[in-house]
Amino acid sequence: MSTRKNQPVKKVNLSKNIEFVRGFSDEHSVKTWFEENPHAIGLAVVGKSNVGKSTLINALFSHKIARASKTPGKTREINLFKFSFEHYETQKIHQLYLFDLPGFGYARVAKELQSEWPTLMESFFREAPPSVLLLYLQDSRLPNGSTDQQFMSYITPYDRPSFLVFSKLDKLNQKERAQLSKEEKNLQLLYPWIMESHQVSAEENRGIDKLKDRIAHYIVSCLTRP
Ligand SMILES: Nc1nc2c(ncn2[C@@H]2O[C@H](COP(=O)(O)OP(=O)(O)OP(=O)(O)O)[C@@H](O)[C@H]2O)c(=O)[nH]1
Ligand SMILES: [Mg+2]
Repeated sequence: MSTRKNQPVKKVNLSKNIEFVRGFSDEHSVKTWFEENPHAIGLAVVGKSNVGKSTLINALFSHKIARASKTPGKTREINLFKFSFEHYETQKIHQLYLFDLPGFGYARVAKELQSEWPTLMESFFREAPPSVLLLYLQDSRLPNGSTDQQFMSYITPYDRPSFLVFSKLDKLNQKERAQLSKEEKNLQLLYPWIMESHQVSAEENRGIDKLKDRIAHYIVSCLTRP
């Protein structure tokens, strides 16, 4: 096992530039894109509506690219971004991808959109190669809530390399943080697809550099795979 917890955090820049490519609203376009880009490398962000996905993306890329909003359920398509990533050893520039996935579990989203969520997501999780790392966000205040339990049962068979990220850490007091750390350990034991877990606050810029460092590490391992 790695001793990453004791290693100093490098300041990693995930991207020098990132731009929106397109949205996907149906399963066929997702399938076609992955057929055309079978070796895509990058990351995908998923979690309950309003958990802070767009805010985290903006913090990771130091850029206002993903719309953060106070109205839950805003991101209803899969939004695809591309970004250039400089390998920190070879200095080679690679084009990578970021997928902002629609939030789940928001009751007031129009019915037809809710019914599209499973097919859209299923095609994504089926088609995306393991070199697309999943960042799965849970709200620090409600770890392992019932909607998240459902999602974890749903995602388990896909066995996707994932980081579990607890968002909005700034909302917790010390006692709640200790409780969260316990829950975090339990979840890591229960779900083998959780490679790492992180506690972050985009609001206070806590845990963000470490998360960036670990994402870059995963990306580099994909780039150097034969
Ligand atoms: N206190 C605090 N608030 C946050 C943090 N991250 C996000 N928020 C707030 O949470 C709300 C939702 O954030 P978004 O980033 O839009 O959430 P989302 O998961 O993208 O939402 P959908 O796209 O609707 O699924 C916004 O009001 C953010 O300002 C954080 O680290 N701390
Ligand atoms: Mg969003």
